[in-house]
Amino acid sequence: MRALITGVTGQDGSYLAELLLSRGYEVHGIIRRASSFNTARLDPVYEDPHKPGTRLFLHYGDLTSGEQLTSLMYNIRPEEIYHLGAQSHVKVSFDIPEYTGDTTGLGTTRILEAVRHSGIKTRFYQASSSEMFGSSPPPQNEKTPFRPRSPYGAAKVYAYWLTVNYRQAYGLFACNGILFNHESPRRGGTFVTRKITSAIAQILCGNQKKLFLGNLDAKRDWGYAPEYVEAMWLILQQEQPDDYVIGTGETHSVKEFTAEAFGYVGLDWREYVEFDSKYVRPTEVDTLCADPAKARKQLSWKPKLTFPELVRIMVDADMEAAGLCPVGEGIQILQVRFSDWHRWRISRLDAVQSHEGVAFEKECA
Ligand code: NAP
Ligand code: G4F
Repeated sequence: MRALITGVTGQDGSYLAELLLSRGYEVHGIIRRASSFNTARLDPVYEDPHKPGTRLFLHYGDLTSGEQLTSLMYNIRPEEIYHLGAQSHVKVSFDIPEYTGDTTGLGTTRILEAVRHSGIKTRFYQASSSEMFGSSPPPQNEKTPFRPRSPYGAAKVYAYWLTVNYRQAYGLFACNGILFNHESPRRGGTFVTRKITSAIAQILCGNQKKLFLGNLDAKRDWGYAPEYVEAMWLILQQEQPDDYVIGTGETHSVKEFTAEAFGYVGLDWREYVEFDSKYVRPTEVDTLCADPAKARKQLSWKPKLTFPELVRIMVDADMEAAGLCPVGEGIQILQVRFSDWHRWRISRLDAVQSHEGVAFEKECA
């Protein structure tokens, strides 16, 4: 099988590449040109393209331009496309709404048009988001109305309906995975969970005294990212294209995450956390909580890891990356309970940071 991943350098894209490679796929990823290395999360699966049998290939492209996408589709001829690329930060989308619409909304149109014009037969996955539900009360499922509360959420709603439209209009096997928040040691450092766990490691090292946060009362349905890329794959293996909500069905506040993470290393969060209005959004999504019944029934997908386990995995990883000796419960959880394709060795962020993507950049230029 041959797959194309947009957003392959991101949290989900890098885990998905690992999953697909472990299942024998040939994996192609689209990366954008940057002045510094942006392929660090892919280093654990790097293969020298000069070696026979290499199955991971990267191509330059940008979602803000349809320029090369059709010829990329035509030449690669992927049997599955996972469209994960986006400006994915909700708060940032208030600062750059036009760019967010271009990348996160129109980017999907450009990929879908490239599929149509290249004439290839493929399956398409759109990375839709629980942020689309906005102010619709929980629990949220496939029938819940979209009431987005951010430029990001609105752009994702547009991309959602484009995906549905191409399914109906052109018979494309196009699916939406409506994923609730999912986190990991590879989560970007400005999302709240990773901001908290990396701050804890820095506080323990003595490099940081305070952690500034915004709204502590917002509630999210947080899961573990590697389990969510398994759901993406399952969605494209069904007989019929369809849309699915993916989440744990449990919700916790930012305050609860903070207390759990600090408590795990024996610290009282109230001594370190301070409020900064800079991190408050003009409009907030108060509570997200999935009703994942359809995914459980039709995909047989059910997350294995719990909220306290997720917190432990992330804190352990940030402690290890900072050169500290981790508490160890998170490492144990992954070693004992997770699938073969994903172990502690490849979830560690320091492995990622130390190589800084050098290998890939050399090969791609
Ligand atoms: P992420 O870590 O922010 O990764 C985003 C990816 O998109 C990166 O590879 C980034 O490239 C790429 N990208 C951004 N702008 C681009 C452009 N103009 N052209 C080409 N590529 C571009 O996001 P994630 O957490 O892995 O999420 C993956 C997808 O799922 C996103 O679409 C996100 O909106 C959606 N989603 C995420 C969650 C979640 O909780 N994580 C939940 C629901 C939906 P660089 O590395 O060069 O920046
Ligand atoms: O971690 P966050 O920035 O994630 P958010 O906004 O829920 O978006 C993430 O999940 C979506 C799925 O629902 C994805 F589609 C999206 O791409 C992204 O992955 O913020 C979570 C909550 C918010 O309510 C925010 O107001 O944490 C609150 N928060 C409080 N203090 C903070 C902070 N968020 C950030 N980023 N930084 C803070 O200091």
